[in-house]
Amino acid sequence: MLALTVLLTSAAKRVAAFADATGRRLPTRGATRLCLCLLCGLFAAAAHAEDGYELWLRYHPLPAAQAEAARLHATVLVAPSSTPTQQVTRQELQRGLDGLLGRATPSVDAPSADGAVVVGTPSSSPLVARLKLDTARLGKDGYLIRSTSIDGHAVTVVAANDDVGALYGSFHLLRLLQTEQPLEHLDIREAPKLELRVLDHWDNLNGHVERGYAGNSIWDWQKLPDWLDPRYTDYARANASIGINGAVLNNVNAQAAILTPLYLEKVKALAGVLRPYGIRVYLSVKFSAPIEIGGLKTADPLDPQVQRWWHNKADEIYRLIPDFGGFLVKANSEGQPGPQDYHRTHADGANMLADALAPHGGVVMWRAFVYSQENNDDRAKQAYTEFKPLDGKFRANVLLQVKNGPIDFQPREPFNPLFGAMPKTPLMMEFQITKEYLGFATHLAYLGPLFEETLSTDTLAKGKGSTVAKVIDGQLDHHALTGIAGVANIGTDRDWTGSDFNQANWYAYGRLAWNPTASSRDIANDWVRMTFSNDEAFVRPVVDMMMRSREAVVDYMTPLGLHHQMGHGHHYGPAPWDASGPRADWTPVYYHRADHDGIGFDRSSTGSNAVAQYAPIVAAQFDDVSRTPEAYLLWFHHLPWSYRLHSGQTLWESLVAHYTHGVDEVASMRATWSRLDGMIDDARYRKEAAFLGIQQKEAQWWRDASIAYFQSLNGLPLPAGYQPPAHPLSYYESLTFPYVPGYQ
Ligand code: BDP
Repeated sequence: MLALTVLLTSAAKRVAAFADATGRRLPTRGATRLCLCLLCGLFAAAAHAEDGYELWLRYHPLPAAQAEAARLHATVLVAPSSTPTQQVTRQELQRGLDGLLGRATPSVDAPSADGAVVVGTPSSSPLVARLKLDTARLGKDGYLIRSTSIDGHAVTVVAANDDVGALYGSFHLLRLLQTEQPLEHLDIREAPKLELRVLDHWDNLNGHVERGYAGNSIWDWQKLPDWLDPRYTDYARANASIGINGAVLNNVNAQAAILTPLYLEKVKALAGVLRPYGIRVYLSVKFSAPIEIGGLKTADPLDPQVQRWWHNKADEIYRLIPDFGGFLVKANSEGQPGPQDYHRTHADGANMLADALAPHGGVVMWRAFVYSQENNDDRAKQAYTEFKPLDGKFRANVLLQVKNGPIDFQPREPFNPLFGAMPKTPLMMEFQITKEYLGFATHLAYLGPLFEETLSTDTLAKGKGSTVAKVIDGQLDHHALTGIAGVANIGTDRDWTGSDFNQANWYAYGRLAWNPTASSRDIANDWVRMTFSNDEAFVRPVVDMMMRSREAVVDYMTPLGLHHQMGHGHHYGPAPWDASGPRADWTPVYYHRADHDGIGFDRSSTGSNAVAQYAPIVAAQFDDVSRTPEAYLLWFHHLPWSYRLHSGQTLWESLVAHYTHGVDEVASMRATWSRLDGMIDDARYRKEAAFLGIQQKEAQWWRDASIAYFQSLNGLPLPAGYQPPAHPLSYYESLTFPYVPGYQ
């Protein structure tokens, strides 16, 4: 404050002196006022500069004509505010309507003219009760938005069966406004297809985010529980706006300390912020916690002392957080402790925790991402081999959390064969939203199409139409308990996710968690409109660019079914030559198996026979090289470089063409973006322009390094018309990256 006063006084003196020198009279007091105004103006501009913080909830004023039309449908707000959820619902509507419509929307008790927005449940709102709408069938969290009338006045009603449903419906109504949809004759009915819609934070207690590319953890453990960063509330708002209702606060590579009283108090404080928004907290737990923080000699799940320890721990947690969601567990995977350390099964481990949580209504999300160094079998097969025999052996409150593909969040993988193979166990999808394998923060890679591709794949487990979506939403095998998890891309960066376009991946995940059969293009369309602009001349090219972006990454990194070619450990950039330790299945050479004669991992019946883990018709298709989709060719087959594809190109020609096409796509995205200059705010425009420049450089690097390496093996010339790599292979091999984010 003192500095500001000094600054202001000296600036005022200068202005007065300048006025004097130019022959005008301006007393110092007048000059102070002038400076103050200028300063305020500057602060206001800075406060409104678009830095991405507002995400898709910007609520900036609609264009005049749209605002005028929309005002007719939001003259007043009739919304209860007795419970915390009702209060935040009303606040959000107020904030949204005021911002979008450019004027304050009064809250009243009952409509007295046309145009009221009426929100509530039959028990929270007598008006909603009087309408006798069919809310019961909406179930938990569902809502309807309907144009109707009350006492002869036209109203828009947002009705639900519970408070959180009304909150979700309110966000939907705001979305209609934000995307400039007509507000007449509304008849919308929505209910989530999945019950648990969870974000997994891989956040460590020291603030580092494993595979995080957007700064540090947003959880400020040091200042919790006393300081509640307002960011927690904005996080909750963003999640509630897309229906996310769970947050696992800490890394799957868990620290036992999270279960100590010190940290549980902090968890309780966070739970208190998230609760009004319908979000439950969950914790990742370390299987050896009874030893590490409990003073026991063992963590054997069949040991009565261990069981008692977990029971007591669960009781302690629920005393603090009565709506605590449950535990997420990574066990016997990548060095984590687990039941197998005591020669027990994954089911023994999961069930012990499930029994501790069951009296309180909690669940265990047990991860199927399990593979072992000691096992020489194809890594892609190991999770299935481990878990398939355990089908039917888990308690009712255990969900098995399965990554979308059998390896590890690659730019493209076939679906995980566990989907459809464990009918007696609720399987939860695990997607990765953070782009560990798709270019970190800067590459524009919209993951909606990746998520959609997996969800819509037909497992054929119970005949045609047995899609992955139907496995996880419980339809196929009649499970009531259902869920989906996304590894969050959120950090302390002002834009939350390391780039404005990464926000779209958080957004798309939430929308697909709500409805796994939604279209990723429609979702992108909504997101662009809310985040940037409703101008068709902007929306169309940007949505097109987003829809092509993931395939571009596949092309310049790992085309035709290649996978895991990223630099060892940190996963930044190409390293197909890498054969270093500590274990074979962490190296690119393990996955591409290239030599002078050919390339690809033979997972057919003549190779590792991973194909046999799929339903017979799918297995037969993947087993037959001529019927394997080209996108998965080198995932399932080892082929000579001269192998002819359906296009007539050889495998080598096609690989080079794909790598090159990927780079060309990025160049074309960049050109598209440069044509949009001036259509959005400068700050976000310029940031993305720079990031696309980085992406183009890195795409070229991926292409050149990969081609240089594979050419060093096969000795083949480049097909006519293709540029040779910019550098010799030795150059690419010499690059090291000890300090990339998200790793150590
Ligand atoms: C791998 C990540 C690693 C995670 C692991 C997991 O590189 O950081 O711990 O997945 O999902 O992809 O457990």
